[in-house]
Amino acid sequence: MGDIKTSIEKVHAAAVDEFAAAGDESSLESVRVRYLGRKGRVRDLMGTLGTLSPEERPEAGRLINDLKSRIARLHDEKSAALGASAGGEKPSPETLDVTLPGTPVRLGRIHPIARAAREIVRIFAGMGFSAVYGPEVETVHNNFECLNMPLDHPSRDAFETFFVRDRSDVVLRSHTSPVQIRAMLASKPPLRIVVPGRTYRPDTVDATHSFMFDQIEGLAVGTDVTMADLKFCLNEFGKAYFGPEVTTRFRPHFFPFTEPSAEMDVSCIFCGGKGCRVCGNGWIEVLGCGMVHPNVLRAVNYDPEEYTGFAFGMGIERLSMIKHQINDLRLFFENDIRFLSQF
Ligand code: 2U9
Repeated sequence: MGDIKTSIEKVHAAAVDEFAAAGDESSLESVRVRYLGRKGRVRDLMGTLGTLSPEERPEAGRLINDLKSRIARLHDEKSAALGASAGGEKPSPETLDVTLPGTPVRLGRIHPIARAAREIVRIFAGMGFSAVYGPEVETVHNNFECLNMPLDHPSRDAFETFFVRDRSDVVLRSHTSPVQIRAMLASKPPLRIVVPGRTYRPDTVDATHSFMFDQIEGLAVGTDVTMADLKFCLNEFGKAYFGPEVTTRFRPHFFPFTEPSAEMDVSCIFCGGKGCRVCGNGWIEVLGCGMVHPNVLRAVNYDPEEYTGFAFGMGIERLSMIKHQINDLRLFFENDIRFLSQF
C-alpha cells in the first residue's frame, strides 16, 4: 500500500511538471493523453490494483480516482491559461459591435392584380357591396344553365370552356357569375355583392389573352333596382378607379344573362377624351353590364315580377393594363421581380 501511494505521488509530481511545461494546445493535448488517455499513466496505476490485497484495494482505488481528478484539474487550468494568452476563441465584447446596422430583410409585396382587386372591392364596398368568393371548379348548371345559357344557345360558343376530364357536367368556371348564383340560392333579396376571382377559358396566350385571368363581377338585386342605379354605381366606380375627371358612356350590347345589356367606356385617361394613340376615338372600353335577365332570377327562385337587379363584369388585368399603360398581359404571370416591384 505504501508503494502505491508513493507511485501516485510520483505520477502527480511528474504531471505538475509536464503540464507546466506544455507551451501550446498540441503539447498540452499530448500531456493529457499521456496521463489521462486509455493507455495513460493513471490507467497503468489502475492496472496495479490487482496486485493488492482485497482489504487495500478500495482505499487505493479512491486515491487513484483522486489523482485522476487532480490531473484533470491541472489540464483544465493550463488549457484556460493558454486560451487566455491566445486571445480566446470567442469574440470579446470589444470586437462585437452591437450598434452596427443589421442585415436588411427583403420585404415581399402584394401582386398588382391582387392589389387592383382589393382596390376595386373597396370602391364597391363604399357603395354597400360585400365581397364573396366561390369555387373555381363549377357545375355546368351553375356556370351556364342558371345564367340563361342552355347547351344549344349560340352564346355558349363564345364562352369556350375547360371541362374536367371524363366529366361533361364539371368545368373550370369561365366567369365568376356562378358565385352570384350560389349567393342568390343561399339568401333572399335584397343583395349587393361583388365577386373577385380567377376564371378560365382555353385561349392561346398572347399580349391580350390568357387561359386564366381575373374578373370582378357585381350584382345588386332588390324590389326597386333600376338601370339608373346601374349607371350611377358604375359611373362612380369609373371616377374612383381612373380619376375624378373621367366621364362614362354606355353602348347597347348583348349578354345572355342580362337584358338590356351595355358596355361601358371611360373617357381616355391619357388625352382627356380628345383622341390619342392609346384610345383612338377618346373612349376606352372597361366593362360589360345590364339588368339581370328574368330567366336568371327564375333559375334561383326569385320572382322577376317582384325583384329586379343589375349586374356587371370586368377583367382585372385589362383594367390594370389601362391604368398603368401595360402593353402585355403576360407580364402579370411571369413573376419577373423587375416588373412586379414597380407596384
Ligand atoms: C348573374 C347575372 C348577371 C355579369 C356580367 C358582363 C356583363 C361582362 C365581361 C367583361 C370582360 C367578362 O372579363 S370579361 O371578359 N363581363 O361583360 N358580366 S354582365 O352578369 C351577371 C352575372 C351573374 C347572376
